[in-house]
Amino acid sequence: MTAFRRGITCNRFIYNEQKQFPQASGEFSEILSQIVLAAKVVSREVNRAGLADIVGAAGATNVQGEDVQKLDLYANRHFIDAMSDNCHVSVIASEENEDIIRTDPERMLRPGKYAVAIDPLDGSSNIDVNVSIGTIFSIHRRITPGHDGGPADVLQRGDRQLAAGYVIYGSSTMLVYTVGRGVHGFTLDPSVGEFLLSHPNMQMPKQGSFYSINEGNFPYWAPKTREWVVALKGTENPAGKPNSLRYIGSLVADFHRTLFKGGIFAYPMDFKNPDKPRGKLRLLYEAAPIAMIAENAGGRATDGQRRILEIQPTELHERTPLFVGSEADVAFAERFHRDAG
Ligand code: FDP
Repeated sequence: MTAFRRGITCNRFIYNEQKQFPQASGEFSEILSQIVLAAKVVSREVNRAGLADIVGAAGATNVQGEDVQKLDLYANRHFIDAMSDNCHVSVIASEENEDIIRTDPERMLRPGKYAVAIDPLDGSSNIDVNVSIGTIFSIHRRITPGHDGGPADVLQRGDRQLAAGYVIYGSSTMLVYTVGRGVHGFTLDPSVGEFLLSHPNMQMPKQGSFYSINEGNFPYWAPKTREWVVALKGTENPAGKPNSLRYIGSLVADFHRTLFKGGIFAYPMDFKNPDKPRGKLRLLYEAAPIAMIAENAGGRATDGQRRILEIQPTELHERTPLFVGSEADVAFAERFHRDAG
């Protein structure tokens, strides 16, 4: 595995990685660099949010029926602009937009080779209480022919992602991403305005003793899910002792902690609507990118029965149950859910 020099900028790192592939055109690196730039701008706005009076519901609802907050709109616009300014992206899928966004093909000399799925500001219910929120992204190679892209370009299995990453706007802002060659973390140094390599080759502990779940949903879970959570609080589990509960309610923040400390984050299927049991998290721009990062850090991600990365999406805003984290802890969850149907 390559030795990485801590402290180099994210853009330099991306460029160095690109040099490992002499045939690379640099287009893919440009997309990553645009994401880095947009993340800096959004980070600045998140930090100023309380001051700048841009916190609060904008009064609209997004396609999921949730309140859209102003910062969501800001982040959505910035990431979409960053991708559209880059002539290599043809199609964008965003949590905030019902349909795919085709970047303006007229500005492109050649059809863009890539498609991007993005959750511009995840954990939005935490915005106005100063709790960590994040951005999640995923990059696919375009598969449709012709000049414009189409939904099929983003409706690809997670194991076809070329890159996945997230930005966490927390006590510091960090960008964590993978192109399938290790998971690397960069911390934003606000004094120089650069993401600096702080966590090369991140590895998730093989087993942990934390579980992260909205336990208020207990009455709505399937019996197997309840049994599993009860087991986590006993001694018959991989830790051999009652696990500690940690739940922020912001996927990026909950996953980020799980990546560092080990254990499991889960949002299982629930029966709040008995006729339509479902997971909450979105496959394309939440579960699949997080799963790619987890696997590249030595962890695992499943919907209880299938590896997240092997699920073929059929809809843009498709939801899935998600169990992600340390290998032993995800395997333990799977033992309860595999045969539950
Ligand atoms: P939010 O609704 O605040 O945007 O998918 C969105 C998400 O947050 C995740 O970030 C988070 O893990 C989950 O939903 C929290 O859901 P609950 O409030 O139902 O626990």
